[in-house]
Amino acid sequence: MQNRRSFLRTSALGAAAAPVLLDGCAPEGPASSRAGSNVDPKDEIRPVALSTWDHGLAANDAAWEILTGGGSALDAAEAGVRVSEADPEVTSVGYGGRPDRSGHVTLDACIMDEQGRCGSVAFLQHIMHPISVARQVMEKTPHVMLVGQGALDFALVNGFEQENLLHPDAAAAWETWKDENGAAQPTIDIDNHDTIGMLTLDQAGNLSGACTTSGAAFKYHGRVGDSPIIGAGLYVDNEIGGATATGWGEAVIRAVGCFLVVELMRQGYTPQEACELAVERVIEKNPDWRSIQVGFIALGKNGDHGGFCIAPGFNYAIRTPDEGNRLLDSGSRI
Ligand code: SD4
Repeated sequence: MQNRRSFLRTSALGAAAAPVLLDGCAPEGPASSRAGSNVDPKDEIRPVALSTWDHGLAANDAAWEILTGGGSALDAAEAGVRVSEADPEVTSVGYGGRPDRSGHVTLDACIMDEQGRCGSVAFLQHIMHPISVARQVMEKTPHVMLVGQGALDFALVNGFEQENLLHPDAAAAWETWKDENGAAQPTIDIDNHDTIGMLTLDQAGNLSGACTTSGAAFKYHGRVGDSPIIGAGLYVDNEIGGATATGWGEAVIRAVGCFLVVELMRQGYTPQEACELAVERVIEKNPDWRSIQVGFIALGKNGDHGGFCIAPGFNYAIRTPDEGNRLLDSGSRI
């Protein structure tokens, strides 16, 4: 928890910026030989479940059941992140998520599949599984994104149950925040974050992804972060790979972070290199970068993966056939 608590608001204590060593990330060959589109089948790892944070381990388990049963990457990604959405101990996702400054739990989520189809909901209240609503937006409407009351109406018409998502612990945290900061405090408290983003590769070699969050704790009512924005909090291109983000969403949106990661992979960078370069871009675009945190994870078409963040404290979970379900500490810029 210590890591996650301090994830978004990192200490600037004496943290000198490391030089920007882009040379170390230069691709050695043409994109087709490195990004996964022309990978030798014997070098491929399948299936793979990759997700942010330590609660990604449980999400990976749920995804794994589907992936090893021959299920689709899309079904696996949805099932995986639903585990975090229903877990009240995960305080930045679904039930148990911290409310906004007016005491409302408002949720953002998106999903993307191997055909490039995508669905998204933002500023959605009262629905435990926004990721499944996002999937239905993708599958049942001509749209990509529904927000607020319209998203709620759509969910209710499609059989989702309206629930109170404000867990007693979250309500208590909100009371404490009000006591300590005062509701008129202009800054948004961005402590305690653990959005889940998941990328999956199925046995057929198809990629999908899902991302779901309650966003920044005690945010302004109506605030939407990067997580439901295709290209910012999640992007998947089945020819190349996928990426998802966690951290201070405003900074990720400014860099269109996950689209950038995938485009870098298209240019021939490995998933790890692409995540490192995208973090550099976030730093360039956000002068306040020392006081925020952003992390990316990426999964290539061949099962190769990577992760990187601004400051120490971010970890992610990977499940593969050979190495089981493991938690990896992300490298960081600071
Ligand atoms: C947001 N990116 O709403 C999300 C928060 C997050 O780990 O990722 N927390 O800005």
